[in-house]
Amino acid sequence: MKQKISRIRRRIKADLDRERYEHTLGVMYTAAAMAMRYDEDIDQALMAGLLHDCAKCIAPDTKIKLCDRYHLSVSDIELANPSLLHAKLGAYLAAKKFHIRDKDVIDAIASHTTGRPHMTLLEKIIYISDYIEPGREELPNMAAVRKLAFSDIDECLYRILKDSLVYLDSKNMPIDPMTEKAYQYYKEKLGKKEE
Ligand code: DGI
Ligand code: FE
Ligand code: FE
Repeated sequence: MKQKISRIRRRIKADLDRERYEHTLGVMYTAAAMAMRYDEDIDQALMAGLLHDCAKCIAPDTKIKLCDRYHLSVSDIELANPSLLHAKLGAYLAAKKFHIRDKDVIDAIASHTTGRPHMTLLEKIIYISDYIEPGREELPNMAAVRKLAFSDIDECLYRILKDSLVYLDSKNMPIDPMTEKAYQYYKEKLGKKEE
């Protein structure tokens, strides 16, 4: 497994720009630390972290073309914001280009941008690591969110979903229905009141 990770790491470095590669390493090791905390498989966390943004540096038009070619559905919101497609395209490439057979890893890549209801432990770890990795720009409430990641994983997930919706709203960006669904699901699950 360690050899496989090193091999894929070299290929990912070639596919991503420097900044994105540094972010990827940050997510990979943050995910490994969270796996230690929550008794998740460390190699799965490393692999999903390493591959989560593998489609990020593909040009927007090419992302749409590749989704068409591989018969991956593209919604109107995704068509208007092709960056959203890097999650499902990344999951596809992880399987087809990097030969990942582990469905847990593929699912974690697919859900890392919007989240979803009923996330698995590995999906939560990748979603959260993507947000809190040490190289990530300082986002609102970052110190509290980083602590929560290691004390209460569902509360942390909820906080990130909530802050992301506030951020998207402030930038007048359309909300992907899955982001909204994920937020509503964890809000209800945690018994949060209307605000
Ligand atoms: O790929 P990363 O930058 O590491 O992080 P990411 O996969 O979470 O992608 C972040 C981008 O995705 C950020 O620019 C906001 C965007 N995003 C996340 N949820 C939504 C969204 N964009 C829209 N339009 N709607 C969403 O619900
Ligand atoms: Fe991403
Ligand atoms: Fe990322």
